[in-house]
Amino acid sequence: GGPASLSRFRGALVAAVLGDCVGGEFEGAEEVPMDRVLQHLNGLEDESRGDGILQYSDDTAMTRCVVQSLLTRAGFDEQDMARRFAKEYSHSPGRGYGAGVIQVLRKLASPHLNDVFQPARAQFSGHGSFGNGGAMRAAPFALAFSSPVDIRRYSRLGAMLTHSCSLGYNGAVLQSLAVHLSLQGGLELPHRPMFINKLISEMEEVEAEDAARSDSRVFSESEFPFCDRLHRVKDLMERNNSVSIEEVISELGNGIAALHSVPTAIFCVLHCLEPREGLPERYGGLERTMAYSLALGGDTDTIACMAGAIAGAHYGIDAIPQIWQRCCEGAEDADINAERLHTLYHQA
Ligand code: 8NA
Ligand code: MG
Ligand code: MG
Repeated sequence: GGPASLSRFRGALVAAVLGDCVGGEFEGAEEVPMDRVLQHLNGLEDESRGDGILQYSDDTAMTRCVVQSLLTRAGFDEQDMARRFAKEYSHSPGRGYGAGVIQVLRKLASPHLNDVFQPARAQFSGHGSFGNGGAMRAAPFALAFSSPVDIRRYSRLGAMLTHSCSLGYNGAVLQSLAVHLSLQGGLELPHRPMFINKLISEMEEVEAEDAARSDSRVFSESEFPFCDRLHRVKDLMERNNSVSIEEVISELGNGIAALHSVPTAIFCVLHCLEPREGLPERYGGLERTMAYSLALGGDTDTIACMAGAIAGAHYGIDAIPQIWQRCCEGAEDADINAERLHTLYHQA
């Protein structure tokens, strides 16, 4: 489909769920041989497999809250979104939330809370969380708002409900901008060379803010940490086929910090636009992106979820094997909600 087509909306939201569900198998594993990844993915195609349905984790649980809030309020409402996060957590606390964010979610449940951003600000001695929990749920902002200014503003505020450190919420800004560009056709061949440069120039503005400059100093990062990583993505891409998984991990990371996972997810998508050695020839780009994200190990569910959203917005729904969709809890809901977001997007 063309820019912002229904197929792209569906692809983005469904592939994000898939990444979360399929990636859960390897979350936290240090080394994941590609053989094991392919075995896991092949297993999904076995109709008689006994494992039942793959459950989604915090990534999808919180994304669903973001989607429901944006849809019901027809825009961003921090009170409503915070309430939904708290309610979801109290209803299903066992979805694999980060150790820190649990405290925020408990405080957000209090009926006496006036400032919904306050619990997040109190995290980690007042520094706030730099985890990727804001970024993992950022895709819907690109499906609800069409202007980059709105996407930047609301993905940032949406992340700040749990992640008040700029190294956390700017990961959400980067992720939503990447989904936005992909949705607009930014990964189609003629525009492809500009994709990463556009993200860099957006993030140069975002990271020039005072809060970002001071957080970088506190955590001994370079002045423009996300821009830095995006330049590394660019360097790795220019090396084409000669990049090893070990180098990707050491240059970009595969961890639970937004800085060590959002640029990584973007790299996975870009790297898998072409057929790659070690990946089955029958795989299309979306399947390659999934397999490659899992083979990096570390925070696999979240990296595959974020890469899935960006890749799904490029390839569209028809690129996602139906048999994969049937194995994942929440894939059908995501598909229905994608259509609702598509309607909202084109009404506004
Ligand atoms: P979070 O806000 O609790 O952050 C995750 C972790 O990052 C914290 O528990 C800390 O260890 C560390 N951290 C974050 N900010 C700071 C800081 N300012 N100073 C020191 N340490 C800090 O949770 P989140 O919502 O950001 O979640 C991030 C990831 O962790 C998600 O992928 C989620 O699934 C979760 N998780 C990961 C694993 C895994 O093995 N990779 C396992 C379970 C849960
Ligand atoms: Mg998770
Ligand atoms: Mg995770």
